[in-house]
Amino acid sequence: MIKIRKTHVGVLSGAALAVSAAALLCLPSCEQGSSAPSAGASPFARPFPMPHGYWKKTDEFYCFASGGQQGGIYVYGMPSMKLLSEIPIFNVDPRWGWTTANPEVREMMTNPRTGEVLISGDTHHPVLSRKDAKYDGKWLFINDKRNARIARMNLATFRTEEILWMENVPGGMHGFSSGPNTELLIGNIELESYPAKEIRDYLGAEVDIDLIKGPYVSCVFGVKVAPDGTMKTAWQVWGPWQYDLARAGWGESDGWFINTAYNTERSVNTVGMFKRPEDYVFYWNIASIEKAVADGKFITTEEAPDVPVIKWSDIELYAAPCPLNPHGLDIDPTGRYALSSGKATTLVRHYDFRKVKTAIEEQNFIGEEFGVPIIDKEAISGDIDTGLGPTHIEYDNEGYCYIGFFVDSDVKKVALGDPWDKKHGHEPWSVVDTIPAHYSVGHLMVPGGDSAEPYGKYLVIMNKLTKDTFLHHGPLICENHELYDIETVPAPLIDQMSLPPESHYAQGIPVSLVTQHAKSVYDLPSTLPTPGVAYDYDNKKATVTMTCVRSFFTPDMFTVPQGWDVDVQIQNVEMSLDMTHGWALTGYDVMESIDPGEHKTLQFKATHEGVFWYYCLWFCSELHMEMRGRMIVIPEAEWTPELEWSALK
Ligand code: CUK
Ligand code: CUA
Ligand code: CA
Repeated sequence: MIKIRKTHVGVLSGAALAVSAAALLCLPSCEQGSSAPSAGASPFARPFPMPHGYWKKTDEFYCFASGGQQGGIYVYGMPSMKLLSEIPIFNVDPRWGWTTANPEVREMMTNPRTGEVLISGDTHHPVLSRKDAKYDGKWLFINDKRNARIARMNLATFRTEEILWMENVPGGMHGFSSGPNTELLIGNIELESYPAKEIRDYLGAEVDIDLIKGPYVSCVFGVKVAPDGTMKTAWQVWGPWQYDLARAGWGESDGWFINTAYNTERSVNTVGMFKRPEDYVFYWNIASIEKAVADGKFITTEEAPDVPVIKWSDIELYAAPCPLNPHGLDIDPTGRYALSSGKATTLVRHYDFRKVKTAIEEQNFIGEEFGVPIIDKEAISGDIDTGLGPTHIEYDNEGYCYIGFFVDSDVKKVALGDPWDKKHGHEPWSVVDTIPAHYSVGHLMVPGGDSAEPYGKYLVIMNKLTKDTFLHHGPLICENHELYDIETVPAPLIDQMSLPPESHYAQGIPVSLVTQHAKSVYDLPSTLPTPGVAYDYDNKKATVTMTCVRSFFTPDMFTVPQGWDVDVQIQNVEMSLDMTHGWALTGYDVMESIDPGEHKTLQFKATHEGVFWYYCLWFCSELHMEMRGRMIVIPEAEWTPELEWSALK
């Protein structure tokens, strides 16, 4: 690849775009010689006709983007920016076989505190599992901001396996991060709460909680992840503040986690949250939390008898000033620098963890609040003043960070300090490129950008506003994920991708790290179930054991007395790639999807009488329409055992 290195800051020049674009034409498939397909006149045109498997061969990364109010994950390939899948998590979605008729899904969606089934959520920060602070491609975790939940997806199947409901808090979970080895996940609560009396009493009068007027309190928590992925809350540290974003350290900052608070004012309204010119970044020593647990310095609550609740004043915690209402908080690949943005300012503050450690050792504090020492900012940090509304930060493998500006609608590429200056050769913390975005930048993503080993090459800018970029589609407008080539300066725009609302953060991982674990079909059970219907007169329940294969449901008819519970246990016996069947029941709110080899249970009540067809949802064969069967619901008064399926079949 031809590299263009220009140090000037500015918008794309036409000539630079043409040259770097020409370089980009050398996609892998065109490198194979003269028989390669030719591209059109546009610098980023695709070959035509498309060779078979073109996208599969040319995509280098998977991108997992949070869906926000979509409640799950969007999956696309990079650099094609082709949408591949959605992973349903908190929102019901029959397209992906994710409905509350399935008892496994319903259980994950059931609030253990209230027994209520919640069918919506708000996903923000996807976290890939990692080993030695590098992605391992096993699992993907994400938080639900609304309900303080963490979900774990298995990347072998791209399906959710577990949802953990955080104890003792109603919701408002925001910052979420993995330690370098995904044995410990760290999260924190953004929206302060009025916790159970045990916790209020434990924190004491010092934090001054009031149900109506506030202030309230909040917590950070650790979640242990077992080798099989199972999650369990390890501890919570409650204290006077709320916290926005969080990062568990690695490398030089291993053993610590860092988070931001924008409402150190402890206000309950917007204006009040804006009173101080500086809020805090907090440094938490994880070993001190584990020691507090070991020393028995905690309480538990009736709701969560096995979750240690620790007081902020019983652990090692430090505050460092951060410009007005910080948002973005991200750690560089060495783990040494943490950058945070004063979102209501022009300032991004870079904290040097080496200096933070020294300042703590030397007790270089300028005061304290709620007993928490405040580190002298002059000793540990410096400011980058380069644009309005700095929001999020991401890193590459060459010693640069990328800072997104919501108000300026651009991204600044900034050279990091020692030791990266020896690699990039620029003045530390100087701007080396300004990348225009469309419009109002939220998160940014460089593949591997939140790990010790960024893969670099591409930058995805996730814009919060799209305005006039795509065709009109009503007042609610799609998102715009913009793909840039960051191997050249200025960074050319490669593609723009429309995506339904609303991504926050994303993770990019090399294709091979995911495909090494990939499952194309589920494993069939060693003995296949025998189709049939069992009637349980004591519990008024009919259990239908069903198989499906192109183009039959077996049985293709069953009877049930009205008012009974129905359990349809359905086994897709296909072992062919892409042979998913559906099970849609007319007249009832039951609609499911069963992948090849998959076994699903569907539960509902046969509430109304008559003949109800069930049919396959996916166009699976030329006899797809014929792939259907009947559920016949008979009023209980008219029911006799002669009407059982086995007598009629
Ligand atoms: S947040 Cu949405 S753009 Cu939840 Cu990471 Cu900043
Ligand atoms: Cu099975 Cu259509
Ligand atoms: Ca504030």
